[in-house]
Amino acid sequence: MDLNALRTNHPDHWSKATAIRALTLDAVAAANSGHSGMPMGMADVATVLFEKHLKFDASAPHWPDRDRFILSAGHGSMLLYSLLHLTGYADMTLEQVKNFRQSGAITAGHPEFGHATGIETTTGPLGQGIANAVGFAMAEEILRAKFRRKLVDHYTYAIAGDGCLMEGVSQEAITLAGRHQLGKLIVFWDNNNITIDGPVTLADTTDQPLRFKSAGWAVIEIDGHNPEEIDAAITKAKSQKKPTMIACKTHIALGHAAQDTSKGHGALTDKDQMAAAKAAYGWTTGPFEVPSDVKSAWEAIGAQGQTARSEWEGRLAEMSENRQRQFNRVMAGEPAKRIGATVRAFKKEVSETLPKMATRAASEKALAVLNPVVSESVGGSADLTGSNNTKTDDLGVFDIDNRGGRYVYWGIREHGMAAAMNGMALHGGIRPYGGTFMCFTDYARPAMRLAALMKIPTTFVMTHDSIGLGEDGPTHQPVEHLAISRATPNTHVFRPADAVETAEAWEIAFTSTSTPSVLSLTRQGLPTLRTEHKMRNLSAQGAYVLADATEKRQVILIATGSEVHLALEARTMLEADGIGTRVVSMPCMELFADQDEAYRRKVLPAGPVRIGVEAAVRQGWDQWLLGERGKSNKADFVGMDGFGASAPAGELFEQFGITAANIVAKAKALL
Ligand SMILES: Cc1ncc(C[n+]2csc(CCOP(=O)(O)OP(=O)(O)O)c2C)c(N)n1
Repeated sequence: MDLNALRTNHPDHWSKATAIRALTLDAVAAANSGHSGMPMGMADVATVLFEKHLKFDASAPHWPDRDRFILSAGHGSMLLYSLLHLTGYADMTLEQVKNFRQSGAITAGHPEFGHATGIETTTGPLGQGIANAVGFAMAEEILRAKFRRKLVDHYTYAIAGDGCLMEGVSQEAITLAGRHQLGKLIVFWDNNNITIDGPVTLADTTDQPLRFKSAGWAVIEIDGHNPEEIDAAITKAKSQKKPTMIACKTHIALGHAAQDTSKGHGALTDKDQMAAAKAAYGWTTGPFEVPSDVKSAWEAIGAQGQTARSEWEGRLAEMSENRQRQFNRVMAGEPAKRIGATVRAFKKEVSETLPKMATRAASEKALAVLNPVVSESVGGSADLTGSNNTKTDDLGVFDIDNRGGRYVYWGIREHGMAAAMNGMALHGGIRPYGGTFMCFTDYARPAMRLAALMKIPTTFVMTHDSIGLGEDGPTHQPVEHLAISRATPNTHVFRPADAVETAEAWEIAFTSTSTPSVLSLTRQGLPTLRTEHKMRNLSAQGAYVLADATEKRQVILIATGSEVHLALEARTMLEADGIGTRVVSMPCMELFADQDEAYRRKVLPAGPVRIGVEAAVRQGWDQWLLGERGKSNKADFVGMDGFGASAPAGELFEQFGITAANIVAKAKALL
């Protein structure tokens, strides 16, 4: 690579791009860890993007109509931090850059949403960012259809590396974007042929341009160090009706001794080699020092969007007050006002009519009344619409000729769906929910985890939640998935027992601002257990006394979902034998754990025998059986201790001993 030619042909560009490279080298060296090579290789692309194309205003990082920039190759975090610092984001001070990867700094190892402004999503797990980007672009389409071009008209740009493109989720994302002709999505591929173990060709020889073209993308191939080619490619990409992949041939760790090698991927900290690279760049200032003219040039770029932003604010102000309120509310993620009243009316009707139905069907009924009220909801399913019961009549289907459609046929792409839903939530203005079978939380899990980490209220509708699904057998019968979901911090896992609890779960999910929800719903019909209407959302306390002991309280049965009615049957049997028995319904363990000690003690007092009942593994239950004043010689569990089997559901509950009779026997054995 002839650095001199690059320098002399485009001196202004060169100094700006070099500022990124130099800050990256210095920050990684100071931290003695991180990834130098990717930012050094993609500095030219990023510089041209920010200077010539990206619509943003560093002084208003949350401006809703900004273009979104997503660093899918999150290990190259110093690329993003350098850009944010150089363009003048107030929180990204030089101190923060100097404290890269240190405790308390907003410059975490990988970009973390919520730490610094300008970080649109948390990336690092490769492939997530590009899949998020598809959701961002879909959100833009939906909101443009709803609020019109005057308010919503922006692009989504993402930088993806070889690693992102090798991850399976990228295939789900790419084919989805192609199918929907997301013309305002532009992905730069950092085509440097290097990963950690060596050249990409060690493990992959995919023709990436052909791959993207076959998925319906436009592809432009350029030299990723030539600013004119980069500029022309972005200009062309912006006019495409299809999403565009710009294949940028780059050199990892450009200008360093480790250039074009896998060594260049990681932390380049050798002092002499750093000095040599900086000398080759013609960069003469000390560590973390950006010449003032270069910094000013970058700050001017950071301010370029101010006019567009204030014009946009003018357009918003011209809208009717109602329109402005609606736009501002959904963009701020504020829950719709009428959710509570709608859920209460729904619960009242259920408690009066006492339907027997599966909680997945109850969920559909709740959505049918909630979706018209929650105008920002966007539903969908990974090819299980009829099974997940996620579609309601009013939504319309999102498509090329119906961008305002609020239902997405995600196809068989659980992971891509979950990641794109996260992108929608992060974009703002949309409250996404999507369904698949509970056992396929495994397929969606990396994105579910990131929703929790990012504190965004994505809702995962997971039906067919136990052996109760019956004949499809153990491949489809989740046993460990509740435990896995519950093990994830900042996640509400709901397993409602009837239609009332299902509606209560939806109320919590649709009003959540910083916690994702998992709704674990049955395939099989269940009786209505909440026969007395209560205005209050009892599920919001996580667990509550559904039926108390009439005799002296000797047993507490704690159950969730489809096993709560078994616990009630067992209670009837025990009480008939003079054994006072309380039934606690526990639709959400996390919310119960959040309650104060006094309430928890009221629900789970010391003394009685405790039996947990759930058609799943015991893991996670001992907190309520042994903890919370429980005792090991007075606690047992009725559930699964292995995989299920293929048979009618009723037979399976007998076969695995999840029956009222077994609950009674276990309780009596401990008395
Ligand atoms: C899902 C996931 N698997 C593995 C890693 C660890 N990892 C970080 S970067 C990287 C190599 C990525 O190669 P590439 O995208 O080409 O980046 P470059 O070498 O160009 O910086 C790997 C395996 C990760 N961050 N995420």
